[in-house]
Amino acid sequence: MAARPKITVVGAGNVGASVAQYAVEKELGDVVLVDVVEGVPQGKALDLAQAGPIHRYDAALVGSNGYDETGDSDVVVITAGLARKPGMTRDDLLFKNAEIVGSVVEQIVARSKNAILVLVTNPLDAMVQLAWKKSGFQTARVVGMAGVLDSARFRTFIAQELQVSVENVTAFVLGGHGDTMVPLPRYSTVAGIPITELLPKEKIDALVQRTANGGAEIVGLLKTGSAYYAPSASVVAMVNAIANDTREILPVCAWTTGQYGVSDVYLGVPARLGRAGVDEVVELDLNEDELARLREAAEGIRAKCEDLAKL
Ligand code: TXD
Repeated sequence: MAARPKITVVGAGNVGASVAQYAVEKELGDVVLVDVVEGVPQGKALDLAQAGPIHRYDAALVGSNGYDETGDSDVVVITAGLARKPGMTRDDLLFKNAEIVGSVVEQIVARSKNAILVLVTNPLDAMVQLAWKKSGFQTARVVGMAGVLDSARFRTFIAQELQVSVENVTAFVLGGHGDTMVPLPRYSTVAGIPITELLPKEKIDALVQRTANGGAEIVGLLKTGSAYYAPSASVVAMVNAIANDTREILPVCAWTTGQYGVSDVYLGVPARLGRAGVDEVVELDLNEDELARLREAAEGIRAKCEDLAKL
């Protein structure tokens, strides 16, 4: 019998621990949790293992402060780093988190040459590019999570506004994770009907605005730390697509090679995700305004990556 997929989660904080929880509850594989804080990954792994008899999962859960246990992982989720505090932007985290993510990637790739890396740490788009460079992996095997979360937020607000099941609602939010996100109302639907046919423009604008501010709204409420339930659920949707080779089309931060007129930068785009990572960036038929905003997001990310390269 084939072994269960091996999923490593680096950073056993709010997002990382919830990723581990959802991943074992969905029986996606065995999980290794890594963190620098002594005892925390070990304690959370043990605690989650003891939920197994109740939730009925047999996954192996290991916690560690080192990387030896991560060898030959199939999927590695990187959440290590600092999270936003009230008043901080995602970009305030750039240099500190670059140092952390850079060293994590080195440790991981030395032991897992065939893994798919899923980046979560902010500022997301720049961290994905940095991880790809450090890893020496093909671009398809390094991907970032942001669009699934931003789209889930948009879907939630649409469902609440129209009083319909979230299951009826699809949405695409592309672009950067932050001020340059590009929600696409024309490609956001309720039972197949674009929301542009269901809601007036002012209402859609308000939902788009709330989506763009979705992370900050939660940071403002929590006061310490940022959102983690929806972020970790979004990561696990991507881990599922990879571990089970579902080839779902999801909005993810993927490498561009000319799609939407953008090249050689990681950007939030719809992509087909499976065992080999991103196997295709899907091109939607965007209008001039949507294209312009997506290209502007790409240039913003490119500039941030150039700042990092100067380090
Ligand atoms: O959409 C998205 N991509 C995001 C991104 C959604 C939510 C959170 N997003 C970002 O993920 C957030 O801005 C942070 O940069 C990361 C992790 O967020 P989380 O809320 O989980 O932060 P925590 O609870 O502070 O956890 C971070 C953990 C913490 O336990 C640290 O001890 C650990 O990272 N850490 C490290 N682990 C391993 N190795 C090193 N070097 C390290 N440094 C810190």
